[in-house]
Amino acid sequence: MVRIPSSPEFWRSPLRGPWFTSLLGVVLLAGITVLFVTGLLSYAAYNPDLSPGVNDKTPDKGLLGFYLFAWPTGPHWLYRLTQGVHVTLGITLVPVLLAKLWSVVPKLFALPPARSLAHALERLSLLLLVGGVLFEFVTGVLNVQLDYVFPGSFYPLHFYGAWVFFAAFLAHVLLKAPAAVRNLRGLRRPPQDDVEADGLTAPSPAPPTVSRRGALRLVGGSSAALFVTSAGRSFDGPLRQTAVLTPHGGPEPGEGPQGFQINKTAAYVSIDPRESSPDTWHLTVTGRGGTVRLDLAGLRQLPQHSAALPIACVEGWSTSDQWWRGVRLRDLAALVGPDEPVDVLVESLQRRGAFRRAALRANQVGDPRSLLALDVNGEPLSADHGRPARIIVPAAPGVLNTKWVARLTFGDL
Ligand SMILES: Nc1nc2c(c(=O)[nH]1)N[C@H]1C(S)=C(S)[C@@H](COP(=O)(O)O)O[C@H]1N2
Ligand SMILES: [Mo]
Repeated sequence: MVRIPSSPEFWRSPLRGPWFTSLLGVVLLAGITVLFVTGLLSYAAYNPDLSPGVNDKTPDKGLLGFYLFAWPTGPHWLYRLTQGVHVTLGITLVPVLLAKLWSVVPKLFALPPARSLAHALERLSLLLLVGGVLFEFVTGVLNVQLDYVFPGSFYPLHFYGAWVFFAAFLAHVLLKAPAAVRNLRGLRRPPQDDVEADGLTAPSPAPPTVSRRGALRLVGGSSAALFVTSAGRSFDGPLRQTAVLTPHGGPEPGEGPQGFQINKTAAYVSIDPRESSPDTWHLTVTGRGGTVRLDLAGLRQLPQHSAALPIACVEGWSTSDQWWRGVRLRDLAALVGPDEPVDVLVESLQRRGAFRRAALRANQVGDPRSLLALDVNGEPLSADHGRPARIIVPAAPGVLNTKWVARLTFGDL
């Protein structure tokens, strides 16, 4: 008997078979659909169609931006939820994905490479499917682990990769759904798979070392373990301590009113302490009606408002609601222009780096909870949380909450 990977006899695990593969496939169908939708939502949440070149990391997206819409400002935890689900679910699905790929690996080596044109096309789409899913999971996990090893930016890689993968995924689901439904009819009682040539069932299986149920428990248990060690990244306080697999980008959050996660520290992005000093700092606000310069004392004389809002990063971590206090963006807009809500370009003191400026849409500027915050949890902002002033907007990704703000330009972007 020839024992090379292209011969069916090479693959001897009695676990492989249509039922096992179909069950994992159905879990991935549901999970990956949620990943795709929450991923597209995350892209929309960046306001990529506002002020081209400011927020958008994929300016050549063309038709792929067909669905973009004005990201709402409520509920205020919206992005915390969608992105928390995206990242935590993605991590949780890793064992299911690996088991699924393991279950179909004999097909990768099957010969002849193509029996017909249709078969050739199917195998080509499988290449995009498997390549695409591995690419998306690897880039996603590396990014949330803060291992920025990619050539260029993560965003275009993960965005275009998602579309290539999803097209292949859709074709695969349409081709395989009828068989999967047939295979799963006897879901409660794993049936003996037909040993006919399904390409999965081992024709000469080795004795089992684990039951199918046991194998599924192993996969489910691994997923559960990843979930409970990841989900805490969406909270602060004691729950945060359970997220043992989550890297802490900046310094440890520490204790006290400002003890919530810091993404980039002032030192890391080279904020000049003299420029950000509350004594010398000033804000330039420009609108259709002219330009106003305000120092910190001037800002504190304007009406102060509070809002309880989280920071929710694209990398899947978020904080609980913090109490921010400062000046409403719409009040600042009114200082320099007509009253109707307009967009704003926010620029920080930071000289270099992708997140030194951000564009906010009129609906975000107009929300009474959108602040240029001076205080958080009863204290003036610490240097690393954006002293002396930062943006905080409900439901928006953390990246739009610009720290160390220097200039606001209101107008149609
Ligand atoms: N100027 C500036 N603002 C910034 C950033 C930055 O790198 N530079 N990072 C953004 C990102 S990606 C996030 S998630 C939040 C994090 O805010 P925090 O460090 O106070 O938690 O700040 C945002 N504001
Ligand atoms: Mo972020």
